[in-house]
Amino acid sequence: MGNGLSDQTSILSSLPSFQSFHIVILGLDCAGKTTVLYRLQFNEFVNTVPTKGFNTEKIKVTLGNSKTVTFHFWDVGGQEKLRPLWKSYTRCTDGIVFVVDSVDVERMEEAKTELHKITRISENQGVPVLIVANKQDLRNSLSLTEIEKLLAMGELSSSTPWHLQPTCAIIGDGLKEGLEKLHDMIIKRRKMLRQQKKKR
Ligand SMILES: Nc1nc2c(ncn2[C@@H]2O[C@H](COP(=O)(O)OP(=O)(O)OP(=O)(O)O)[C@@H](O)[C@H]2O)c(=O)[nH]1
Ligand SMILES: [Mg+2]
Repeated sequence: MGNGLSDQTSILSSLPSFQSFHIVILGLDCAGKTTVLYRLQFNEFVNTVPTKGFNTEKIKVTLGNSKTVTFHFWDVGGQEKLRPLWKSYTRCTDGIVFVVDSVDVERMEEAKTELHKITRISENQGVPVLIVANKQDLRNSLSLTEIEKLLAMGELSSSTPWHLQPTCAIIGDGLKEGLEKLHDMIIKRRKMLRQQKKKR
């Protein structure tokens, strides 16, 4: 006889309709986090105000292979005074979406610092990160290569899987593609963790 509970859990997690992924959306204030959230929820542009606390929504997203996945998003305000709260939202998270404003050259260094800080927390070791290079519709937006360099993506821990996705959250361009990549990374990590458990 195997371990009944873990058998059950693995059966449940193999059924797509039961799967819900806990995703935290972080990034500096004005990066476009809430715009991303409501774009995904309503499939249209919603005018936002700066987030003072957080927004949370469970959203069903149809990915490329027409598989529907439920994401439970936590969109946390990015103002400096709110950033100490980020840590508590990433506890037990399946993935992190880190949104950057691709025209905010002056604060790219600050974004880099926050990104590296949040991924270095021990509980976030190995948690997949989708870096969203948002506002690509704007004329002065930095290229992916430039953003990758400025955020020092190469210096992220080798245990942190990441993907850099260009987006325009007001139109919705790139969001599904990004979530698809994040979903792939989460599934891959779960498989790996399951195999590691078996070996023990
Ligand atoms: N041009 C352009 N503007 C965008 C895009 N995404 C968001 N914005 C605008 O950027 C501003 C800030 O967006 P929010 O979604 O409120 O930013 P936030 O990251 O949630 O900010 P905080 O809640 O303060 O942390 C709003 O005026 C949005 O309309 C985009 O892709 N392109
Ligand atoms: Mg917001």
